[in-house]
Amino acid sequence: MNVNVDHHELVKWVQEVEKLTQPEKVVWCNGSEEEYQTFTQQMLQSGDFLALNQQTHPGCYLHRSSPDDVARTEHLTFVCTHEREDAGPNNNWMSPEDGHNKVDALFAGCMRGRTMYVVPYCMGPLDSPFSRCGVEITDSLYVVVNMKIMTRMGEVALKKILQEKAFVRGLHSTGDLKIENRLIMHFPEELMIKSIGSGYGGNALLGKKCHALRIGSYQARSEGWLAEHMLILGLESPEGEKTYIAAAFPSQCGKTNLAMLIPPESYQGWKIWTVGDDIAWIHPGEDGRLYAINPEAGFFGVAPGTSEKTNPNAMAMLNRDAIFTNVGVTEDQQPWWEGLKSGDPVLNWRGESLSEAPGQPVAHPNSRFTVSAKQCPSYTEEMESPHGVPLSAIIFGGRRPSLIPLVFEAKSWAHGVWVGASVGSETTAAATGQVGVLRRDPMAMKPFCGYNFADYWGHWLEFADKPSQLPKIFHVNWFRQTDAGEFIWPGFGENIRVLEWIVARCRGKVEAKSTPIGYVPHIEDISRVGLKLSQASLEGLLTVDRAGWQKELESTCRYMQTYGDRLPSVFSEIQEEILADLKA
Ligand code: SAT
Ligand code: MN
Repeated sequence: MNVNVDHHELVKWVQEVEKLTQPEKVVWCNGSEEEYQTFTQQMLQSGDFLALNQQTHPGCYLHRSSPDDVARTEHLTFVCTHEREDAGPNNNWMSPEDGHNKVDALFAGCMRGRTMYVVPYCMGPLDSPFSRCGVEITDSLYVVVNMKIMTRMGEVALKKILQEKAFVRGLHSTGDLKIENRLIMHFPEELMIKSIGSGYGGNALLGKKCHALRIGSYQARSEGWLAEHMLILGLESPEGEKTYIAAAFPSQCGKTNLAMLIPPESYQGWKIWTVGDDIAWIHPGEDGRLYAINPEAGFFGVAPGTSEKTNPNAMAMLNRDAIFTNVGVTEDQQPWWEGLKSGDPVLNWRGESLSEAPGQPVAHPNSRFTVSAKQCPSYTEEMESPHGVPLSAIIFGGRRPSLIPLVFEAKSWAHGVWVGASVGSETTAAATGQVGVLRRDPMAMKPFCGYNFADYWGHWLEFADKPSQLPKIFHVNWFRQTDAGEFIWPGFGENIRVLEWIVARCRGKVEAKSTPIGYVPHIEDISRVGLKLSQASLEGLLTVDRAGWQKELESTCRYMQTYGDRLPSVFSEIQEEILADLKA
């Protein structure tokens, strides 16, 4: 590379890592298109990539991961701070000393015979004061090509790093891919990540969850901003009025679909612009509003369930220059996953013929696509805005089959923070472990907050101390079910009906019903035009079940009490108030 990096601490670190891991050679990645093509060819030769049908899907490749390396492994993910309490009950903890020793033992000599790639990257637009850079050292070309799509990678990032002299260090190796030799370690006090034994998603693409959320949230706290697991969208009304919303849902609860929503016929003239589908970095602006940037440059989305019906925008961006991980293939080598209406799959995600593996899913439930954000039809130039977009609303949500209404609005910022902190959701295949059990997932950050949740809630609360025009906070639930287990709310494009109400609330255009848990829409304010949903069903979705909520509150309180003394005291005031109202 042409940039002079002599004597820079980056070079020193690369040399240290080289000494520890003993690669056969070291390659500094420049991030060029040419380099991407070269790496792709190498992966085709090594079998890491399989070419998909280049007529129907030019530039698309399939990667099959090791069969027990298909999701984030949260029990092997650690936050290593000097004080255990700083990591909090929400994280697995190790002391930095133990953490380094344990993981360095696995890194010793792990790249023998392999190539070590040095990947400088920038999270956020290159000219944004809110962007942060990192360097990932990895022995996986799969990681390199994914980082090329997901971040601003290569020479441009290196230039910024040399100017700013600051970067997050991320060391990654696939190791032997054995789960017993897998560790995903974070050292927030040193702005460092060390991950070994996995080549998958959030475990391995270190810019994403490890940097942009775990290390990012830690940095954000000391610097006065927020790093959140949120999509960012712009909703444009037929009159051309744009409103920006950020929304947090746990993995696999439809963030990508909501961020790319196409309005139904009865909402002609409305438009959704996608600023981000997974992560938001949020900064207070001089005008007292909160501004969000998307630190990523691409989408690492869940394939199964993505279809013309659920997400036509995603379908339109997936027929060229995309990487597919752990999906099935049809006879003519097109990618295939559950939910697609057409195509006959012949091989499943492990490459087995379907007759050999009857009754098993064709695509892995956590199979993914990686694609540049610029390929999305709802892409907006605002994704490149250095100052971000001003947020009018923040939405929290989870997967809740019962009780939680379709939508409600928090009564204040502090109440909204409490609502975010009390989010619960059924677990999904995005992480290993049991699927479909309720767990508390505050702000959808349970697996991603790099420090003690109680301190994190305290940090959120501090935003109300400054003169500000903070966004309103809402909670939504698209996942209510009938006793027979069918979803009541149609979801997907129809979710715009709820967004419309949220925007109307933010603009002071509509009244709401005050209930103990927050403001709920009057039934006539959620449009049912063109919707097959009875008045009674909608009423059911907007009802506050007082007895049910008392139980919910007890469970929330029990969870929050596990944070002990550090819990913000305003939380107990809020809980008491809600409880008194529920009993009144
Ligand atoms: O595998 S990732 O953590 O990057 C995706 C997700 O779970 O949201
Ligand atoms: Mn996510």
